[in-house]
Amino acid sequence: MEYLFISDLHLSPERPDTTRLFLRFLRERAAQAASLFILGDLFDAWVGDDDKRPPIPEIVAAMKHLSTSGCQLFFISGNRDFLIGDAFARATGCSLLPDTHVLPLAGFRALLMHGDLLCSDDRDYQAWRLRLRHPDFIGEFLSKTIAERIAIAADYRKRSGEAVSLKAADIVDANQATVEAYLRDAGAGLLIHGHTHRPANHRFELDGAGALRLVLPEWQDHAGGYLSVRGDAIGRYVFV
Ligand SMILES: [Mn+2]
Repeated sequence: MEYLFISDLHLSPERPDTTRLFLRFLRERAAQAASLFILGDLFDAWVGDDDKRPPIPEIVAAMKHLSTSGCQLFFISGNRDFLIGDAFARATGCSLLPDTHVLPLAGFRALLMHGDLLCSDDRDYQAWRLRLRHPDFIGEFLSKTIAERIAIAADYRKRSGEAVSLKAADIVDANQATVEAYLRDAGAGLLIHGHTHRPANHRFELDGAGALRLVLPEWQDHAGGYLSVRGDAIGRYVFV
């Protein structure tokens, strides 16, 4: 049983090479795995499941093909695609997971997150996050036309910094005390997340036991970094 983990692909019409790489990753790599966990920011922006602009339909079809071919697909949304909903889940055959998800992995209780909640030093971002995810805001936003939503999203991006920004330098790193609090809450010793674009393996001690935080990389046009877990073996790889 092999589990794969990816995040931060930021797929968009402006990054056709990354989209092509992801479509090939699904066919050639994920198809060999039991499960693929996408830990957020698969898309650079998501204004609603009814948005059918290219390259979205091709990506949705490729995910559906994978999920119906025996690889289970799981999705935790990121700060840029948090509006992904049930229609997307049905169309792709993926299971939408909440902001935190715990599963047994590599001999650990493992906690999966996108990672933005760990960046608690960025108060402005966390305030934006709360505002954007308020059900009233989401309901009103989704009631608008797609063109209106695109315009609003562009305006928010300008005003909100990393609430929806992509520049790695703008993203504050994870706060260690917050990391430890989430691990304690989950009773977990392993954390896998993305978002910060600071790929690394962090080993530390948590309440007298060894803990591990694995940060996923942002995908580049011709290099898709992913994590593979098979039994107790954890490996980092790059799909090219
Ligand atoms: Mn993110």
